Amino acid sequence: MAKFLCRALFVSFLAVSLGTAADAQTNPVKSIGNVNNVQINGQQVKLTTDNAHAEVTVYSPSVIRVRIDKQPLGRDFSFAVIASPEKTKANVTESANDVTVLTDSVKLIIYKKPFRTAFYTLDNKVISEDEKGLTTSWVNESVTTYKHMQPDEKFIGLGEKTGGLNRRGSGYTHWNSDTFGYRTDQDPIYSTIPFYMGVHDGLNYGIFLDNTYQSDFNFGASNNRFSSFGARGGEMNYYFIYHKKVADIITSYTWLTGRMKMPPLWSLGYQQNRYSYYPETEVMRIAQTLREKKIPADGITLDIHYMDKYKVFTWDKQRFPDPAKMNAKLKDMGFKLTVIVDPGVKVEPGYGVYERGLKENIFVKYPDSTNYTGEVWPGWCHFPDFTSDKARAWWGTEIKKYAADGISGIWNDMNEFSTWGQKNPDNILFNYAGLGASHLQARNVYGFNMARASFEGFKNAIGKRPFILTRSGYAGLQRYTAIWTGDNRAEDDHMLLGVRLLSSLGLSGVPFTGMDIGGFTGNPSIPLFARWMQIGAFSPYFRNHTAVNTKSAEPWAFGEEVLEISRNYVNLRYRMLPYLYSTFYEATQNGEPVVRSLAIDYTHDPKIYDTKFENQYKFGSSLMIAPFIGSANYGTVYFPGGDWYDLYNDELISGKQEKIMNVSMNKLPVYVKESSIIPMQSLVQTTAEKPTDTLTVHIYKGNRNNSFVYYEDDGESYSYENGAFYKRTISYNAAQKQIVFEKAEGSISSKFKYLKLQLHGFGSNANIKASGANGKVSTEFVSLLTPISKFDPQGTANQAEGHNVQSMIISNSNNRVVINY
Ligand code: NBV
Repeated sequence: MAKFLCRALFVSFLAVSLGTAADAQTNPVKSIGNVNNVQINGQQVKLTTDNAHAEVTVYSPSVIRVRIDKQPLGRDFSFAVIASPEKTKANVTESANDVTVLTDSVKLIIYKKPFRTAFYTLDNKVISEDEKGLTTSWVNESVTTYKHMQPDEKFIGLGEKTGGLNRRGSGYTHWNSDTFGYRTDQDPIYSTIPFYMGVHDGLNYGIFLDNTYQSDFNFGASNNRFSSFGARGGEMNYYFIYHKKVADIITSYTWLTGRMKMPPLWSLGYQQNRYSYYPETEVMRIAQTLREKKIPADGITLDIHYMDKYKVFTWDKQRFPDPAKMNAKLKDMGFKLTVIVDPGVKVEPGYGVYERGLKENIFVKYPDSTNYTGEVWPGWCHFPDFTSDKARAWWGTEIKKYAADGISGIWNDMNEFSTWGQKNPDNILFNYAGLGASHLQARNVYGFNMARASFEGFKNAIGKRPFILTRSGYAGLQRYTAIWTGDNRAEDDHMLLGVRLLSSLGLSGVPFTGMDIGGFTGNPSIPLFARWMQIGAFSPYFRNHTAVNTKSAEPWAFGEEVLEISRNYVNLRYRMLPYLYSTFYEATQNGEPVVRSLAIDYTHDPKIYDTKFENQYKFGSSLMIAPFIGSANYGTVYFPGGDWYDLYNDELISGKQEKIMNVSMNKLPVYVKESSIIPMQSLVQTTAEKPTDTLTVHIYKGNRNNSFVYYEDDGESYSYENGAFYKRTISYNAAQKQIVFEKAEGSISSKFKYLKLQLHGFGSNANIKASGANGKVSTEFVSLLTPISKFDPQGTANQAEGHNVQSMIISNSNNRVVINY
């Protein structure tokens, strides 16, 4: 008994003494404290608390910004956010205990004791609220906001992050890093997009932490209490976004951070690359072979060996004696050239780029005003400070050289920035839009600003849409550039991870994304390569790439079957271009991505988060891809609500079920959502070639209403911004049994004289009539793939897989046409 008492006394003594230690001045966690002053000014509230200053601003009925700092809030600046607060009806009221901010979409209560935010729906359901007792606090310079984690809450997005679709149970850091051959669970990798969405109880919201310091996100990693976000310096500065639909949250997020412009049409064609094609004869051989083997292609990309000893803005004259002439030849063959550019400028007296950089004084500096020197490809280098207007303008002048050489695309590599993947010193200084910042604050926006400099400079230089690709970026990068996921590995898991990375980037506002098809490091197996090419055909940026010391990885390097498989899918990609181009147009309008995670349309269906199905995605609004590994013989597909069609044989599959499918390496499982509208064109070998004058519009019978905006423009200039486009809404009305081609909009006419309607699932007895257009219905056999000769030794494959559809040709007038069925 005495022993027990002694022990109890000792334990309570320990608790008291630990408790004391945690509460007193020794507590290193400084919390925000109670609100002691409130100033309401229209749609903005300024508050002071015991330990901090805060500002809450209504940006729109659905977007509310929260800023908090230990010191009075500093100058408001962001590289990412381009929107300003919209004049919004916001009712802000104060009581003894709280301040309430009410818009037409959301209610925010700021509790005073202590400062704590809680966002509610208008009918008082909690959307997201600070975790009681933790709220916002600092540990030294690191600031973190803790949100209560709802029991079934899922987390999606956060940009280029490895791991699963549902990020619950994981923690992530943003610190842009060169991660050659990264692991499938490695974090961080190349880019920072501190935007995620939370999903629970039929609700969904977005949080964008706009802070460029190293930032940390915890979605219930090693804790069962909160999700949190924070940064190792600077302000707590986040935007809370609430809509009923995830797609609308992405639209609001891209209203804040901007949307992409129309890409050049050629950049949606197939791109062939390796590290590196040289000399010129090799480049021409590749171009020639693509044409001979009838693999449609639009782009060839040159990696670092085209340069003179890796010096940016130079050519190795032995390997490429006359780049302009080579580009003219490539252009005649329907190819565009993209070249790689690294940020490091070699320190070499007499080298023009270096000399001019010195003269303009645009390099990153140490505090003693000497230029920072780091080692990378060309040797010791200085690094342009892309966070300054002046350095970006200087880059724009240098880049003109590439325009003169006939180049069409700029590929920004190593811009995390990388000095052989080594740590860079903390004390190097950046202009940071005139505000001044150390490496700690500027690193995560370095790549973003390099891509921005390339976009602005090159757009100016070529006078049309440039294609810009980047490895590193920050939120808002979609305004300037496409992004690819860096140095992946030629492994099954990497192909599947790649799909999830593109889905996550799409959720985070970036539509133009790609991965190295075939894998960068290592050599893919035959089934892996075949499958990856198929998936590539259903990814926004479709580029085959491999590292310097790997085997050849062109589509013909893996034998005849793989060549045929690759050709089948590249062909399909080219036939799908009208659908894809229109999908990109949508992205320019509302920010919705091209790789469309199932979490966008089926947010509250728990099945889609199952690790068995998390790799499935939609490519545009109509096609669902199930990316199994190439060697699989069968796989389980989850079909979310609504009916689906097998793309290849029109088999109808009802939704809300898992189904075991036979799969094989020659066919990627692709399903079409009922009521879909998919415009396609005839096969071309390059986008420089004109398709035939008939646009084939595939329409799939279904029970839901749907619409699709068909879009065309010249594919290369910005004249579409002044109305030079052709656009037409096509809608499917299930209840009225009607398909309507609305009147065309825009000042140019379509490149297609005829519309061929191919009606799937309507049956041969369907009574289909078009008003305002003459068209006779006939039955037509449709086949999307050519049989693979070697797959079927019995020869039965000579019978093309396909199915009958009802088909009707009408002329493509600009008038409204109604089709009744
Ligand atoms: O420039 C060479 C490579 C490039 O092929 C690759 O795509 C980049 O991600 N680059 C990295 C430099 C380092 C490769 C080890």
